[in-house]
Amino acid sequence: AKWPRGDEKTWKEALRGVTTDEPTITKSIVNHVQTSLARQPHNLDELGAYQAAALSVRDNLIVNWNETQLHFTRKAPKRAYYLSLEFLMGRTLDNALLNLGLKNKYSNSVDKLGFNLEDLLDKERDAALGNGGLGRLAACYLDSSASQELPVWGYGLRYQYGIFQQLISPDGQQLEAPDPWLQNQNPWELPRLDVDYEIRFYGHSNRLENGKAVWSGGQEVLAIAYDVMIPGYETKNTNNLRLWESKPKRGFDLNSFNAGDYEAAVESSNSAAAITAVLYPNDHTTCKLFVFGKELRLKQQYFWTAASLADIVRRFKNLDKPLTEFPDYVAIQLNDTHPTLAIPELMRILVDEEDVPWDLAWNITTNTFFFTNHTVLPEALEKWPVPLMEHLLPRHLQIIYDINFSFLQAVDKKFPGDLERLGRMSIIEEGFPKQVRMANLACIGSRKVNGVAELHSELVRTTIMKDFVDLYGISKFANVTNGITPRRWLDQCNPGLSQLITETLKIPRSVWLKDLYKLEGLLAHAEDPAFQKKWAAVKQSNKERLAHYVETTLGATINTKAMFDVQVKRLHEYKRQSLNILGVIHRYLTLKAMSAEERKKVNPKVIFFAGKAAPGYYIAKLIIRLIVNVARVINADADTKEYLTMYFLPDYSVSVAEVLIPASDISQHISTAGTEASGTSNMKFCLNGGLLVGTVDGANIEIAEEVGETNVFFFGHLTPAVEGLRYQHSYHPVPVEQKCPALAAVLKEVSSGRFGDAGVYEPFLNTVRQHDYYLITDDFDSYIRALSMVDEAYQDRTEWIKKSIRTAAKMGKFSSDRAIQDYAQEYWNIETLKLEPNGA
Ligand code: F58
Repeated sequence: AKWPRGDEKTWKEALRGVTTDEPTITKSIVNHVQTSLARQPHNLDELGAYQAAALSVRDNLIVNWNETQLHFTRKAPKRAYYLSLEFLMGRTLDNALLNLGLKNKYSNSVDKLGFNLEDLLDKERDAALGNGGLGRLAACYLDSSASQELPVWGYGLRYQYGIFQQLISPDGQQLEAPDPWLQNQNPWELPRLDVDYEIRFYGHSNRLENGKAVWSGGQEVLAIAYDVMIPGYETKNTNNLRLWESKPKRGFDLNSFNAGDYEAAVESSNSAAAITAVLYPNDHTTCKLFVFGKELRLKQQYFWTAASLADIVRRFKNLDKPLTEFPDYVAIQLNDTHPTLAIPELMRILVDEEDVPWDLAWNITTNTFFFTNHTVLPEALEKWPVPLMEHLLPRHLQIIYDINFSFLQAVDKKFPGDLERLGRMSIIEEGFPKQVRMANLACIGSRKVNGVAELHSELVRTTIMKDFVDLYGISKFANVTNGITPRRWLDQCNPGLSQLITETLKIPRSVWLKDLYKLEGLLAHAEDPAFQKKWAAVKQSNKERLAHYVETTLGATINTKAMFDVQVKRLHEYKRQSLNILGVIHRYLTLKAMSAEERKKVNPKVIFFAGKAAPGYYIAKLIIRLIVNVARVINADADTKEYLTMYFLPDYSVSVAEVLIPASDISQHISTAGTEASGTSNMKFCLNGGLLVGTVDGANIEIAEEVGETNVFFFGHLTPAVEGLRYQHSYHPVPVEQKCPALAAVLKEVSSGRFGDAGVYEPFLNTVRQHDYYLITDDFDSYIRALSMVDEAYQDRTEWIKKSIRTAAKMGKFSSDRAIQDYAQEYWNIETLKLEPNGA
């Protein structure tokens, strides 16, 4: 093609590539200090130096990002879009440097400028636009998509405030503070003020003929795009995460302003900005109380899906293909039900705006979407009141009713007269008010539905989606077991182990990091004492790194020779931090009852907890309070503190996880069987050579299949028993004193006020004593036995190290590269599109 304007040679000589030599890197950093930051070298602090280094790395990412996007546009492959309301990215600089292969060079440059790269990395704030596993999974999937050169974009929201900052008051209460993560400018995003869409809310919808309608009136706001560059590992390919920000369509209402009504003038502008102001901090059951019925949350969901779809449709239309070919060029993955409005929105665009006949539009739609479910907890399934939907999205409610009408006809045809079935499968749940069942809509509008681990996918098929399996057949309901990116969760967070693996396998690091099954090569060295020693030394230094972190954050000194036992995840009753803390108290009481001589035989242990509770989740907050107060008592007990100490690390985040996970000897994944869809931190701990104590739940099961049951400490009742046990609790309750005396003794100590505040814990204790929905009383004894087996196993340190090596060696399956390959091939039908180093 002809060069568009000017002299081609002049342009090409002036265009820069990626900076890869040290002097140019140094120059670029200094240049950013001088110009972008307008700072003097003499008063440059670490934050400034971090910003300058980040801006310099960003320049490189932009060059690659631009070339990748141009390449994709030219080649016009089928693309996949990952719609997720949450992306829990964590920090970027270290990851970007490792993916670009420039960490050493930047480290040297920064050194020469008088700074230390590791200190600068610590200045970066986490991008914490997510609650937990679901959001972090989305981030891992972006890394894997880019690393495997797949044409995948993420779409999300650019919240002004991420997940709240957690503070712990002196008496152990969780306090929440805002997370103004954008306060210092964010070098990792590119505002695209030219990419904007008008998004409508409220108003009215007038039906025309042929199922069409005109939606007008109401409020219009603007969606503005911010692009976040997603570098692939060891490739030039750099993908895009597009986050939308809401803005008023007009700055303020001039009429009101002129009439002197300043408040009315800015009100509509404020309400537009409010849409992307803050991430909802709720997870699972708490949704019911704090999310559902909340108009702003529904507004977020529509704002984001409408902007994303407008963008996707525009990009498709640039290809000049008929809309019937839309599913040949576009696959959209719905990360849980949050983006389900994308289904009626695509119908609206096709039918109302593009004049596509209804049936054809439905065909296009159902060949475009794929739906991932992340929970079977019935209380967590998203539903929206019909009156709210009607008010906010009148046209979408009509479309949903129309979809439901044809759908129920099809059900009735297959199962004539089965009214109960119709009632269960209907998108609309009867009641006061009627509700829109988002999971039903997502399933009906998608080509495939998947769960996130084998057991979970089976539960999806046999419980919440059973009727749909009867209707559509089993092949629509599949499984993709979750994965994690080994770049962040081994190479970046555990450089010592990464180094040891590379030198042991005698293959380049980049080879095993892209094909994690290669870790199996470590098995051949598991018996080698020299290797075992090095393996143990890496763990030891990671424990010291964590101890240093605890020292600086909590001022506590930790015995790094002790076993490190870790449970870190969102606080939730189903995850059973309660079981853990009650177990700790049991251990403490047992130690207290021993003689000093007996105690000497006990294996010293340090227990770590971390995790946030949803701000309105009362019981979860009480559990935090109990953990903190028990820690205070046992850490101060001179009889036992040599053998048992415990810490609650405040404000758990991706960056805190990167310090905690590599340091763990054992970690706990102890949800009531059948409640944790998959879990992903279980994979991270094992990949870093930590062993696992857990229930037969989620991905724990597949981890045990890989590493062998002898290397996992399993306990507790199995999924099929759960329902029966709950039935017993309701209809034939047995007092805890009778059922589980060891636990009764623990509960009694808590009630007595031994850990302060007699009385405050009663509401929590009663959940255990009375309904015990999460089966603490059923699993306590076998949990304590499992922990004894852990202690016993730890006594033989050589055997333990072998288990640790074997565990890490068998983590190949849990690379998110494998999971993304599965989605790419079995769902999206997209192919690798590599940008060659020369830009071809
Ligand atoms: C998690 N879900 C699952 N939801 O609990 C976990 O087992 C799984 O490994 C992970 O997804 C990835 O598949 C989860 O994190 C949320 O945080 C939602 C946020 C929005 C409200 C509803 C819960």
